[in-house]
Amino acid sequence: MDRPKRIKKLTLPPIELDAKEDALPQAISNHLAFSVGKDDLTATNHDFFVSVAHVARDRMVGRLMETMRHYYDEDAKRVYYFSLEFLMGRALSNSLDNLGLLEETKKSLASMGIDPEEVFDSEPDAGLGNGGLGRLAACFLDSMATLGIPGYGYGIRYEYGMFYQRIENGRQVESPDNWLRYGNPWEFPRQEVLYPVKFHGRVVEYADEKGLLRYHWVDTEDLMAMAYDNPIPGFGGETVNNMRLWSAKSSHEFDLTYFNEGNYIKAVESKNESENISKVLYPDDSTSMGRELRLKQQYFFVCASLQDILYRFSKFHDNCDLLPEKVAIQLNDTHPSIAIAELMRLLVDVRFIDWDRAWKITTGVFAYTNHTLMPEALETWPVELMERILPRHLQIIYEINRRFLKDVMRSWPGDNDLLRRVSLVDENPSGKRVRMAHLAIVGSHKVNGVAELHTKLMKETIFADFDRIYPGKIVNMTNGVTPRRWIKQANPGLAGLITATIGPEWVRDLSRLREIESFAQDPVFRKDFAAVKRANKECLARFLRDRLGIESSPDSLFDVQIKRIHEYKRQLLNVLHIVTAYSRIIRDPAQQVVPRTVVFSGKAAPGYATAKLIIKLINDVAEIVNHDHRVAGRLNVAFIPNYSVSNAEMIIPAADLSEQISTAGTEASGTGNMKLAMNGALTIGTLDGANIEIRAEVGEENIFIFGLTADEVLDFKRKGYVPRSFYSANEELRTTLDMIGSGYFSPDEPGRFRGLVDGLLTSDPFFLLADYASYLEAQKKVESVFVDPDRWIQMAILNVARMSRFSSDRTIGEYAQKIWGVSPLIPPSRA
Ligand code: 26V
Repeated sequence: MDRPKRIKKLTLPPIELDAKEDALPQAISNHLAFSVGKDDLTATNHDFFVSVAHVARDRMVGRLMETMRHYYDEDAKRVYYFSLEFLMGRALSNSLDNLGLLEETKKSLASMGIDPEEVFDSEPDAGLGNGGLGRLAACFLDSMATLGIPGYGYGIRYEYGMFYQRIENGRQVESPDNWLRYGNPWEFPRQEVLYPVKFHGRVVEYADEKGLLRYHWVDTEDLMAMAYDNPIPGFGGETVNNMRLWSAKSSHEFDLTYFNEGNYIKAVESKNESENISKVLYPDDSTSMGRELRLKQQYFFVCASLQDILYRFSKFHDNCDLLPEKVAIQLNDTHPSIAIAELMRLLVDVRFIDWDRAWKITTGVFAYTNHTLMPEALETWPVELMERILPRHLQIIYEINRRFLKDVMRSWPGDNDLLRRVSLVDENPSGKRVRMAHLAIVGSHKVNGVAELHTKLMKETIFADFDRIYPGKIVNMTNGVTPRRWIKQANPGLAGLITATIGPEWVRDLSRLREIESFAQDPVFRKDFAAVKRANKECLARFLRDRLGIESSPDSLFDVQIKRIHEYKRQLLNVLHIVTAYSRIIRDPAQQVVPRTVVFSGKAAPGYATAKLIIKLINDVAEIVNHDHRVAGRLNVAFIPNYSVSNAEMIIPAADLSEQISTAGTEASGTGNMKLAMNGALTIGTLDGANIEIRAEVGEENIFIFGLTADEVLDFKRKGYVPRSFYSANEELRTTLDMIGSGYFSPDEPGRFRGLVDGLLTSDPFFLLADYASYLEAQKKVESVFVDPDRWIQMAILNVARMSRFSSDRTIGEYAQKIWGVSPLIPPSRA
């Protein structure tokens, strides 16, 4: 795109725009008039949201430009976080708070007669992610900006994010999440930042002028990637980084061949087809189904991002050997790992760099994070599919593999089984497939797991061969979450109390939280802490009553399990406990029980039948339990529909008990476990993922651990596991399973859950029956502590005080130092 010939250096918008007292209300009304085109007579809450968002954005652009200019002037090494998912949630309150304008803005809106909460609530929740992996990416962006690390997010601007979940008749019903329907005031469309992306076609070989064999990728079908920039303000607003999301645009307004044939409609159709690539987020995080459109999405954003990165690099450098000194690319799971082949293609085919040099550059640039050990979620692509869509990349992957296997052969001569195991190509009888994790490991200089146990298991199981081949390449980076969103914004009551007690520094430096430990005995602090939790619980109870018609007492134990519905996460084990508790009350209605409100929230992948049946079971159990007068006031079950970042922000501060009950060895890390504990919920959990590290921090006397260890699970798998033996040996378990299996909770269809129960009795791959007794024991312990509020509060306070390790600032600091080789860079005017 053309730029004006002589640019007079423009002065950036001043940073402190709001010195005058009436400046903010004036700015809001100005945007209401000039950006939205409304006056206060006709403006909706959403109109006010758009106006305030513009006010916030105005105050970010100067800092964004200053940040970018500073990185540029310093020729800083940049970090690029490549992710198919960014689960950002709402941005308004977060942006205002990071800019230090939240309270002023609330006051301004109130002075205009507008309820700020209604304005914040009318922002659509940006749900461009499935769950943990996508939300981690969002927390990382916040931490990079807060620490002043030159970090960019790169991903896809899906038109439809994670589906919207309704519960009808107890079952999940999905509908599209048209989050851009009313526009997006945060983004800057960059019509001129446009890159071509090629698919299909064929590869032709030719000899260059020196007679060297070269490759051309020709006869391709092309489309364009257009950039949308989203400012990411750090806390304090010194640094504003950028998240660049790509949208697919047809490369020709209409396909000319059809157009010339006079087929106007067909021409428009083909434009639509290419724009489908960025249409929708894949909502399945449980199985890699090898869909063509998904591979196209992956290559689409990787291809555009690498062109953009090389363009930025080339403004300063013409020697690509310097790339690893200036560019670090983090691959968020294998989803963007085709980038390794693409960078090789750009270096070898386009820049004519020889293979060995190109390979050194490539492995110097990339690092890969693994987020799951579940074999069915590990991505592989049929060779046939890759050949059709990315023929040159397949060749390059074959060449990477040939050289890699040759090296392995040299070090382990004769070990053909090793070669077969580590090959980038799985020679499956049902068809060859490319193993993306193997490509990601071979093409990266560092590979990391997301919690200590997960990393250890990676090294001992799925990637044991690679740990031998590349000692030291696999490292641990325990996950974290941003305290800005997950304490300060989600739980203003707690945040206010902490600040009043130890000052405001904890928001940037979570290690300071330790200082509240000395207040764990302080009666005033304890009273205030309890009052905050109480108020949050009242708020959730009101929601349950008004939205779901469920009466729950804020005095009851708020027992919360919120996460994707997955067999390995064992929502079903939680249900077994509920049904047991229920039948105990029925059996002996006079007994004393600790009143409980069990809250579930989470989505099932649309094609995951068992997960959907578990949702139905939860709702069927809730229906019976909540209406049985014998248990009234003692046990309630609620399934909150449409789990999302915003719902999490409401539920987490109100939780007493955090259910982290996955089968040991299956949950890579968990991050909800961290959010709940730092908001004063006590964890009931297995020795899985980051639970182990949470226990180490909070102390084993302040967490309820139960169940098999990962080693014991492995032992069972080796020696044989007979779930039915647990059924036979435990009368309560028998009663519970029989009730569910025989239709007690599904009188309209008694056999509805028979299959679910039979699955437990015959195979139970996630060891629910083996852990049942110990889970119940732990729940009993929970109740014995809950009836002693002093003790409970003490434990809750210690949980909050000792969670500082789980700030994503700490995580990002470790990545920066140990993987990326970058350090903070704060703009001079605000250093
Ligand atoms: C997998 C797939 C499979 C192919 C189709 C689309 C798709 C989308 C997402 C995924 C990711 C599954 C892995 C994941 O989300 N892992 C979670 O990562 C969290 C952050 O590291 C971690 O806390 C959770 O324990 C882990 O389950």
